[in-house]
Amino acid sequence: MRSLEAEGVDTIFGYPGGSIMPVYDALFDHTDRIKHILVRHEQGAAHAAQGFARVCGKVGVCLVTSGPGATNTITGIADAMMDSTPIIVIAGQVGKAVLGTDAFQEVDLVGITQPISKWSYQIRSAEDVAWAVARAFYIASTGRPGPVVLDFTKNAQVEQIEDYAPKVVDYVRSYLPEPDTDPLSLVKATELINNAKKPFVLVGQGVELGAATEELKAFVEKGDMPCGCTLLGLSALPSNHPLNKGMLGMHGNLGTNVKTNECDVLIAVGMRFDDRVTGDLKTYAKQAKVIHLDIDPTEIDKNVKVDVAVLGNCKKTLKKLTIMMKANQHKEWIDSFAPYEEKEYNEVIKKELNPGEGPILMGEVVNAVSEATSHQAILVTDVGQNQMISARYFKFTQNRSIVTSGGMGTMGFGLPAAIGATFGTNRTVCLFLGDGGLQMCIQELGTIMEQQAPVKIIVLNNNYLGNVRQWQAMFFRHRYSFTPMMNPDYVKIAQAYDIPAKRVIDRKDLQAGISEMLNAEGPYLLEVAVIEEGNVLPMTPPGAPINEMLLEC
Ligand SMILES: Cc1ncc(C[n+]2csc(CCOP(=O)(O)OP(=O)(O)O)c2C)c(N)n1
Repeated sequence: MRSLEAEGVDTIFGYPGGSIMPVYDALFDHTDRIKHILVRHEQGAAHAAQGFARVCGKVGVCLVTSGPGATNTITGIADAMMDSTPIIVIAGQVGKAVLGTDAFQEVDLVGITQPISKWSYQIRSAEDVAWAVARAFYIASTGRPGPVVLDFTKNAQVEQIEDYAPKVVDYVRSYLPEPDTDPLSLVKATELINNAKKPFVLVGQGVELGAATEELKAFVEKGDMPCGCTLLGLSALPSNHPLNKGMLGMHGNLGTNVKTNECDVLIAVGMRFDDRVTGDLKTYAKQAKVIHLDIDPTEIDKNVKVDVAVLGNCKKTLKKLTIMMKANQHKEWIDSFAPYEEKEYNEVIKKELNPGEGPILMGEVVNAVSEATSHQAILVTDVGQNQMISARYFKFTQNRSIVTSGGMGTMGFGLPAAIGATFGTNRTVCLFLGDGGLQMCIQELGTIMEQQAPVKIIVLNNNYLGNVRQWQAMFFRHRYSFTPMMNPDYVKIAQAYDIPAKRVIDRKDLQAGISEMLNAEGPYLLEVAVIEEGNVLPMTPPGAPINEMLLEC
């Protein structure tokens, strides 16, 4: 507890059990300084820690018991690894003397988590605790952030040592959190940027993680360079910035994807060329010189071969490039996005936002909520159509405003992540999720009830596993194999948890429902019956060239 306090921990998400009881017993005396949020399932603890870390930039901490408690966090650890989220999972472990004997609730957590964490370590003696905790925080939070696992044997929890004092770790042998920036790479990048006629900037979450949103703005404004954002990078540049041309990738904007394959210099900042962003790699930006700014050298040339790699923290490298490069103007190139924006607006967006008659569409709900919050809220999503539609129609004015499971695409992420987010910010937290994803961590309604965590839950209920159904419609001849789903009464469920709730079926009641939800002081569940077979468009079919987007299906 003293080591955690020394690291500035004020919030822990956890669930007790036999092998972690000594730690829980110690926590009992520290609750004036450390708030413990009792979740209802350990997967919820990991995702809540992720939500917390994403919105406030601090390390999220989970505390769980050994065996099933520990394995229940695995999805969250893998998710945090994929999305570079700094969390620490402290799990109990059986005593050193019985390790390897299949003792009750023993599991090889270090073995399981090594490939999905930045560091996974078994603490076997009390002597190790101060050092291991300090090292865990250092590794989780520095460089490219990520999850760390501490597997804490029971003997180490109860052994007594004299003169205990928290430690500071600011160096780990053979771990270089921030690689040096080669000055020549900056010169080469500057030359390419200065001579570019059609530069295009890809903005990733690295910009947010590096606290480089101001530096990014200065960089793109000086070079007058249009940008596309990845899903996790969406709030790194205000949505209404004139150079922000929207989202990249499978359900991104038409212009950003078409122009990726037309630009002459592609400048990727803190992003990792995920296949949902690139589509078919054989046809991806082949005409362009590629500059990649990243803190993680293993990302360079991983998916896309680059011409210039600028290693380092993008807060520093963007600043340097901005000083070195000349001010420029690319009006004609920027204007060339307009026909694609118009086409997408006329053929997709207009129809989604102004359907007139008929069932409620997902996009109009997202748009209405975003507008009702003056685009100031934090968006948390689950996975599926709800995620893609809210990424498309929610608008951002501040950074660190989107919390979603990007790399793993973990259904069940949304509800606990939104709970965690409410502990990391005072801003309004709006959660969009589907009827499938809500049920994957529905037990966390209990956490919301107990904590009165002010999550605004918007269930886009289409009675289907919508995203999979859309793929079945588009690529499997409408054979809806196990995607229709019978639903319970969510309003009654919310009420059982003492969470105010309402169901909206008719468009005319939507605005009033949203106002009631946002005006409620604490949590609220708004279920919206949306069109059952609605599709998220545009869409690049999986594996297709990214610029070949379908506007209808
Ligand atoms: C844990 C997990 N299981 C399965 C999937 C595959 N999957 C992706 S989206 C989706 C459907 C989601 O349905 P729902 O939650 O109702 O949201 P909708 O797409 O309708 O918005 C499924 C099953 C997943 N991403 N995660």
